Amino acid sequence: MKNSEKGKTNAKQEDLAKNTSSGKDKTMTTNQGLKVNDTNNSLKSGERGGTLLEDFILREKIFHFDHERIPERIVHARGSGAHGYFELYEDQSELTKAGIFTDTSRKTPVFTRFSTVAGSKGSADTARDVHGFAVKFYTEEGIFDLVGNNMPIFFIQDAMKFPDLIHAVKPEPDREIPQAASAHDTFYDFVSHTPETLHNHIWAMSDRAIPRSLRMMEGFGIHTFRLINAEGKSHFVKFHWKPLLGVKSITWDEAVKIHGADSDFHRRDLWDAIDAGQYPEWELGFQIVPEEDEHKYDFDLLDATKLIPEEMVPVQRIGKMTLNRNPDNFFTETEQVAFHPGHLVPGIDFTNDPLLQGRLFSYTDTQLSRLGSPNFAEIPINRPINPVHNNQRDGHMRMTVNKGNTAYFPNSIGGGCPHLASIANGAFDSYEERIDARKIRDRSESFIDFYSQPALFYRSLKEWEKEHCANAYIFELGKCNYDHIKLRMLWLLSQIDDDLAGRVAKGLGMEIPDSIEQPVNQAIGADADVEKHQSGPKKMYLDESPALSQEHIKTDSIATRQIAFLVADSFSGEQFGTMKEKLEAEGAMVKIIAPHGGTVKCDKGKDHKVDAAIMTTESVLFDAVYIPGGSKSIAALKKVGKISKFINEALKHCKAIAATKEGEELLDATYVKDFKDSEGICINTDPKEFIDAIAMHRVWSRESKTMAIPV
Ligand code: HDE
Repeated sequence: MKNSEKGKTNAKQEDLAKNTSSGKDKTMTTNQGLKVNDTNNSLKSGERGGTLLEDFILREKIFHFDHERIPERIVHARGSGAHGYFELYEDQSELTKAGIFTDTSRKTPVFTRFSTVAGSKGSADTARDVHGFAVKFYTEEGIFDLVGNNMPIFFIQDAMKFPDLIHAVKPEPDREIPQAASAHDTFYDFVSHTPETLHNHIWAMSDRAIPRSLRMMEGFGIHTFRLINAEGKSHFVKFHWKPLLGVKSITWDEAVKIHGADSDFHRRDLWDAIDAGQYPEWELGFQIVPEEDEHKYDFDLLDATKLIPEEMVPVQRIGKMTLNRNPDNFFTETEQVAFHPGHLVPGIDFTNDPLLQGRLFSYTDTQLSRLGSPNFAEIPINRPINPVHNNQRDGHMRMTVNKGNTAYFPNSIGGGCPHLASIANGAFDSYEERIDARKIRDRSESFIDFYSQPALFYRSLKEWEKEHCANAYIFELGKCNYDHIKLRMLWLLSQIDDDLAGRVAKGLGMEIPDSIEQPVNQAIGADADVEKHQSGPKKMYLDESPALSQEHIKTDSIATRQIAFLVADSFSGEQFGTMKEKLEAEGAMVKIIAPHGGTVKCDKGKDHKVDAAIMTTESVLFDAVYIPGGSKSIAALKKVGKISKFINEALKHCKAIAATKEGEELLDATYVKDFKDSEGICINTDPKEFIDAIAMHRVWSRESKTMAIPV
């Protein structure tokens, strides 16, 4: 059975058999290997008698069930993962000695987990949030984890503030509200007192926070790392992941509706694409800064709230990651995978970024609470592919059966084993950075610039992106109850960009304050005014950075796009078939939506399986709509109210809509009637026009007019 067919019929008996934990043709046993003949009834004293304590089979089953859960991740609890591999394009040995970046013959296995940050494990996928993008490389020299996000900067500059940030964004602790949402008082109380957050915050207000698919997100290592070559020379590096499907988002209205229609939208999308053999791919990019250029920029490379604009230092694409296998078991793989920015291989090293330095403590510490044992590296998903030898022993759930009587070094009884490796032989050695400093609890003056980069980001957005961004602020601040918090935010926004602040003030129905009493810098522990900590005006190192706009990262591909075909009995089989063939040839996924489930008959008398009855699906789950002809089919569709809603929503969300001459009649019964000449509405045209419109992802030129459509 082809993967793609399996995706559609995953309830089939053979799949069910394959998926049971015991497997096909296996006898059920207890955990002690005892064969079991009844797993439905407990042992009782007579048919209606009490259950006996003696029933060790019942006790074992319930005992295991009682302990099935482990603590969810404190942050990034909601996530989805997949297996794949990484291949290098060209030897990078001038920059690094890391085998994955020098040996082009390798196919390095990876496991990648995408996540949201704020919500609990069961929260909806389309919450507005930063998204985690964590990749575990199983290299021949050991594990390398690149634990990043889908935004190139972070909210804070020093690890010391992380618990405050997370406590502020998580549900308010008295009533545990709201789930997976930053739109509440405590978050904005924190943000408005902590201007270093403003850069990551404006990214979170942009469409980057509501991706169309996990497969259509960029990824960033955020911190500046070092690459070290065989001669010991260091270069600074920022890591980037560039999705080959482009960077695409949904609108906020879609995000809200998808919440209800399919709260597993992203998880399902990733799984289905891989299951159908449409493997997501990302190119890995390096932004390289030579050691001698460390102080060349108007921002500090060690400040994780700053990015290096790609126009200043281009991203060199050096290899490609392909995700081609879904996990066999969510818990043992996606839930138990343990990432750590401190999992490094020779040729890569840290910098003194104070956020990165703090993370190096946190990730091992958190595994102890979550996975319960210092032996978490022995769980299959966390094991390196190369052998592990050391003198660590015992502990909860130890898997390795160590032999011999020496567990210390140096020893002679064990032949001196395991012996130490030399640097020449692949041992890790830290970059010998010269340190000559005072011990201080403070922050570098070079970090004190809170507005230049959020301003650059806003200036670089297209008009539709600016509009979405301002609306996101209006939504989020509109959910806050305290006026003084909204005013502080408005004042801070006015320091970023007058246009942005003006739009948000209008939406909130408030005036931007001229000044605000100490709006900042409890952040850096000083009770000082803004001027002191935003030294001088905003820096203008670039007018615009086109790479910051999603529009910049385009693709013509319509692969994996979900296209709804609206049909009822007697639809035109020929028109249906022609369009389906053309779309599928481009890798799109055609789904039949009909007034009822089961099958629909085309005018050639052939039965077609319905993918979803209109009552069980929603327009927001699709990227485009096609209506083939067939007068009876059109007449039947016109009678179903939800069909009009489906089409109207597709129009409102700027999606491509195509219809045949007969299909036009159905469009005339919807708001499309007034938009027939608009971009992306393809009536009785060549399929190529429809394909081009789908490739635009969304026809934003329509948005200002269709936004008001009342659906
Ligand atoms: Fe994390 N972070 N983080 N983080 N982070 C965790 O580790 C932490 C930060 C990121 O899919 C936790 O295993 C601190 C930046 C991802 O399993 C925890 C600080 C970036 C994931 C933790 C940061 C990230 C985590 C929770 C400030 C982007 C999910 C569970 C110093 C570069 C990985 C776990 C996965 C997870 C701590 C900041 C990304 C609590 C203290 C910056 C993608 O250890």
